[in-house]
Amino acid sequence: MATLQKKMAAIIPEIRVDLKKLASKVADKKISDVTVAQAYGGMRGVKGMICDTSVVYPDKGLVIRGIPIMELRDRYPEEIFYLLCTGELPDKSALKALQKEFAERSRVPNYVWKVLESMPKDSHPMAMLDTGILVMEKESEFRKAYDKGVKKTEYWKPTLEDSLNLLARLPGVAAGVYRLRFNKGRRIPYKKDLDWGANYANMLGIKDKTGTWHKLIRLYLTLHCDHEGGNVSANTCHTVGSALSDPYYAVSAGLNGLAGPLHGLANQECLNWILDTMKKFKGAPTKDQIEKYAWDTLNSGKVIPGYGHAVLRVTDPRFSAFLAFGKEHLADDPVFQTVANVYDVVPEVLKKHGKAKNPWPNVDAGSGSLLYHFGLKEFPYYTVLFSVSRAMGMLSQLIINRAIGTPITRPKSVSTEWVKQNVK
Ligand code: CMX
Repeated sequence: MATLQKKMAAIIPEIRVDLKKLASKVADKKISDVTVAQAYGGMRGVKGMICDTSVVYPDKGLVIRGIPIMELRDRYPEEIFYLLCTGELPDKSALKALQKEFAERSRVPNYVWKVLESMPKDSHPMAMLDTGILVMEKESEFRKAYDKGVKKTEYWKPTLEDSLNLLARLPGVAAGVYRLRFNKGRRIPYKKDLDWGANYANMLGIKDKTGTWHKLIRLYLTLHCDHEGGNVSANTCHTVGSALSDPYYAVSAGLNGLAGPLHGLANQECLNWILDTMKKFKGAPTKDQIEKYAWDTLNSGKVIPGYGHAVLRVTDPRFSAFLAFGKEHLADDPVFQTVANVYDVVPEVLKKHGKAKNPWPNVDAGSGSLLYHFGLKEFPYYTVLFSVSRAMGMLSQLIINRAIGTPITRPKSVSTEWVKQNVK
């Protein structure tokens, strides 16, 4: 057994005992009240589920297992997956073992390519990625084990197996989608001597003489890994998994949610918005020009992509990490400079506009400009990168949920008539 499996096997009994104790002490205590506005308003702020992998604090952003994301930004994404699952960073040998596991499991079955190659040429890359994942469902160890009658207490084991297989293959599928959809030529194979993130960077086929591109993709994968449990993709994955649909079904469902413009697709919209300003003003716009463009966007009834957040009330630390990367590696790039200038202008505009509860940038506001600089210019692809990373969060949550026996999700809905009759 490799180290992550061993570690999980060691900690799961303790987690179960701990939860049992907690439930016997506080099970009937209240953690939330729900107003009518919240029931109609996307359940914003309603505490109704548990997620132990990460927490998003309104005033400091993403904290993974107690560690702020800024402190993790130089870590390998594989380390983050281990941390999400176990609550601890791996030591050197555990990291090596996980990287070896990913390399050994990385081969993408041929039938995936046949299916993807037969999709319409103008399919969205997210539709292709999700199809690629779903078509591999037949490989699910969870489904096989369930069909054989595996005990409930063992559910987490085939879930972890599926997670390792899926994560190992995802960079290959995702890079294959890129090369196929955008006519980039032959697929590039996984290199056993490269780490998981660098493999993804390499398989995309972007030239990287200095190693900065590999660094950026590792950072990208680390920063997008998880964002607690209630966001559209995590919540969807959680709900689908709670029906004991296996991880291929659950992750593919979650990613279908990530493909929405108010969620993961925003990064594609953000760079569009930045480039539109540059087109309109024939080059990097001045701050006055950015202000005017921002007001034009708002006055035409549109949102400024990359700004605002359902939970955060400060600058997203993941945006700050990208900004710092840009300042270090591509400070003279006009697109990046525009992103930095937009950050100086847009929060004040949004404050004056007075609608958005959070006028600060989220992770999507800056990432696209960095990808663009290195030559990854196909915006519709950006959410696929986000997906490869976010799969780590979704899968770690699934493993833990199956380990602690989280039951099927089934909140109660009420009708408008019920509200009229019963809420006085
Ligand atoms: N520009 C203009 N208006 C905005 C805004 C923005 N960036 N952000 C919020 N608002 C508006 C909302 O549209 C809403 O208007 P209405 O009352 O007319 O419906 C009002 O401000 C209040 O919204 P909110 O409570 O502040 O924000 P929500 O929790 O409803 O929505 C989010 C959060 C991210 C969807 C929203 O801020 C938004 O649309 N931002 C732009 C898109 C974006 O960057 N999405 C990526 C989010 C990160 C991710 O999940 O991946």
